[in-house]
Amino acid sequence: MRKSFISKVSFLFIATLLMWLKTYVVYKTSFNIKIENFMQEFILFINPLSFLLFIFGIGLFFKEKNRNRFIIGTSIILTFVLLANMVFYRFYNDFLTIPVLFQTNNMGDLGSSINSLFMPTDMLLIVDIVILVWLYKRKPIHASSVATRKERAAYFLFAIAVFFFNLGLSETERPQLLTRSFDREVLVKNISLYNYHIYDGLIQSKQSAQRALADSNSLTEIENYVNANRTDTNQKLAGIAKGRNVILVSLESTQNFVVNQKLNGKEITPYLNDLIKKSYYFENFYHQTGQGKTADSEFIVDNSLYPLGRGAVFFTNAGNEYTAMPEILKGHGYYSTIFHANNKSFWNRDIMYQSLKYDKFYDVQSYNVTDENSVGWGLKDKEFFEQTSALMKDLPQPFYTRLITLTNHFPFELDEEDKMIDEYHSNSRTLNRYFPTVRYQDEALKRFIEKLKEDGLYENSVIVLYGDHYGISENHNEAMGQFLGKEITPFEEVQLQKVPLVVHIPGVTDKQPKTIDTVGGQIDIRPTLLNLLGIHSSDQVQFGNDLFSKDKKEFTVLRDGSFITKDKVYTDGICYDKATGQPVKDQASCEPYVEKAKEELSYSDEIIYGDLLRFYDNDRLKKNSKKQ
Ligand code: GP9
Ligand code: MN
Repeated sequence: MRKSFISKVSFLFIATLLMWLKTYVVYKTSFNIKIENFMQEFILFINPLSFLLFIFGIGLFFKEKNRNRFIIGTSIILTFVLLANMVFYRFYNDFLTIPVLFQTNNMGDLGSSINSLFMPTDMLLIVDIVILVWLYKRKPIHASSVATRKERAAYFLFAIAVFFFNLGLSETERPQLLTRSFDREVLVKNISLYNYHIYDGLIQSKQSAQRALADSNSLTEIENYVNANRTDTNQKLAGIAKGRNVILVSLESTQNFVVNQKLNGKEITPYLNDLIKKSYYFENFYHQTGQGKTADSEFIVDNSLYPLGRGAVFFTNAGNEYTAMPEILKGHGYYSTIFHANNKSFWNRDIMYQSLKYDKFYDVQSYNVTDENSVGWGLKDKEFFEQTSALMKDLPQPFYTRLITLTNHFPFELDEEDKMIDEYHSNSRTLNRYFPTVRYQDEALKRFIEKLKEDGLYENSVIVLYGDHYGISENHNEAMGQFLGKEITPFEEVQLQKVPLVVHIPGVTDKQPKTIDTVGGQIDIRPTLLNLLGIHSSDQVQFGNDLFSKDKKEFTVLRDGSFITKDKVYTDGICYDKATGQPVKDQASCEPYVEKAKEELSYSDEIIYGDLLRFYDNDRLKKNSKKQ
């Protein structure tokens, strides 16, 4: 007698149901996953289902006896995955990643304490397996009960439907989930712990393949290109900030159009406008970030390499070897830290900062964050700066540090009491709300610099402020056009990618401030800063140049291939005249730069995908530069 499909899959369904519930219970009891609303809880609840249907569904290709054995085996393996993550989480407050599994120092930490990390309640994880084994032993076997092709097709279609239903809900809750946000917690929360591991595995294997194919010859070619494009640094400014602490402040979503600009007669950034009068201020300075947003800007600043065209290099290539700022500065006695009051795993920062050789990362756990002192994405900037300066006081000096602000982040939420300027009136709620949060950030900054003075850190530091990336996307062009009083053409869109860069050197720039119109980008921060600190970087593989260099080539490439020169802007295949904002007659005049922009971006990509800096050899490079 043929068995009905339901009875064929009853064991499979029981296993799926038990593992589904078990996973959810583990989510709720072993991990600390933040849930903000009912929808997020619902997604968390359903997210293991699609994967479990798939994996157990493979059993449908076997006859009943083997099928049930397969299902029990799979349950055991998945239970191990759960347990491994639970134990790892108890120690690291994070989910396992493949590179972490092979990072011996991480595991070394864990090794000694692994026994103490197991809890008696972990034994409960085997309850469902015991039930399955008992059912398996009890049930009579029907030899002919293999699933038909049609039944299998229907089953997998159902699993696919569940998967897309889950993904659809997650996309609405968290747009660009897979391309933009690489917080492990967000991934687990939305696509399940299991699918997260698959995703992680795919990224890892792609990366390993690219790395395996690369050799040191590839680096030599790139070195030649970089050396040919290097300009001499400004000798007058070389070493002007020698031995000073470096305080970089990443200004969240801060575009240059707010600087020296008013809304309803009130300055939007009064403090910054003031500080500019005592600093070097670059008014034609662009961000060069891609999908990795803040993390991309950090990557550019520390390495003077471009971020990737897709994905976030902080996530995809955190295991690479780099010669980043902390490492270069360590050779000159510097201690390096990051201050950022967010989850350490956001943008995979905890792992990447190890590769960049930071000495310490002060993440959210170093801060006192409460409902009262938070808004939007977390700790308010004023509180952040306040608490950071308390921590900064005790750092070994000289130090290199980056502070990453957060309040001026989409959706630009702000408490009434913190609003110092009115919202704008336009059809874009986003742009309207942007101004009060920028104004708030400016106020927070003011207090921070005062604090540095009180703490005696100011005089002996160089303070660099820069916008990390745009805050207002092209979706708000109409409202932006209304504010700026001009139509936002593709040319203007590129100009809106300008972010402020302010270099403040107490005792130097207050005496001789300067507004500089040289075209530059985030990639130039590192060589510029190193020259001010009196550190040679001509032996480094870096794409930027000293912004103060007498013969700095005015050519800045954005991550999408657009570029800006002294008199032209190129974007979307059209070459514009900067003076008029109109396409130039002689379109071919941009051609040589188009090729160069492509070449530059692809060389940088090659370094990252091939992990080429592992072939970087200080001595060989020194010999090379002497020969030239
Ligand atoms: C989060 C902060 C903001 O930690 O860096 O990230 P963003 O969305 O701007 O990249
Ligand atoms: Mn940002």
